[in-house]
Amino acid sequence: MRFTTSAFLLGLFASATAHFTLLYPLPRGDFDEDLEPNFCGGYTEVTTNRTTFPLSGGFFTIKTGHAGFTVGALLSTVADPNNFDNFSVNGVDQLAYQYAEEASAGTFCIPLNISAAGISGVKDGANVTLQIVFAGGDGNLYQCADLTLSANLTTPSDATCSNATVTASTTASSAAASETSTTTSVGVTHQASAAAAFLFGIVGVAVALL
Ligand SMILES: [Cu+2]
Repeated sequence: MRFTTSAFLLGLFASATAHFTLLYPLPRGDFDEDLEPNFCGGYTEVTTNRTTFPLSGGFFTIKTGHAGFTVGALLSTVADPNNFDNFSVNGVDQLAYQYAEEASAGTFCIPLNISAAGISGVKDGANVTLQIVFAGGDGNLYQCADLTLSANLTTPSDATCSNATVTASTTASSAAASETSTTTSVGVTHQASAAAAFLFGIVGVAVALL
């Protein structure tokens, strides 16, 4: 009985850490993995929980259990963006962050320089919506965050920017074994995060393996 319960909980844990979560800026609503394949992760309408976000020099942080994924960030300057067309102009996606690939699972802090993207309507005080697009092998997944851009804010004070890659694993016990048994696997992981730094331009890599 106890085994059954823990196996059930492990199953929940595995499904919850698959897909991806947007840790910063805060998404429109509570994470719902079943809705994540939908526009804005199922949260269609604009919210009032806007994050004041740097016009330049910001970042976004995602966490995923998918080793091997592509991520990008769309931006909408529409007041109430509630469909994909609101994130494009003349059929061309408005990308605030170009799609990039990462080989590892883990937590990634990815620089986001919104002012550099050349998107019309992006300025100090503008209300915009960020839509993170993520593909980790089980279809496109989405999370949205409603923002107010600020030229004065250079570093988000309410969020930390750190990265941690993890080796892919199906159970917690085998993950612990693989991470403590050899130093070479950590070295490989570190190289992987160096590759991520190249692709994402990640600010500061802190490999924190449990
Ligand atoms: Cu998934």
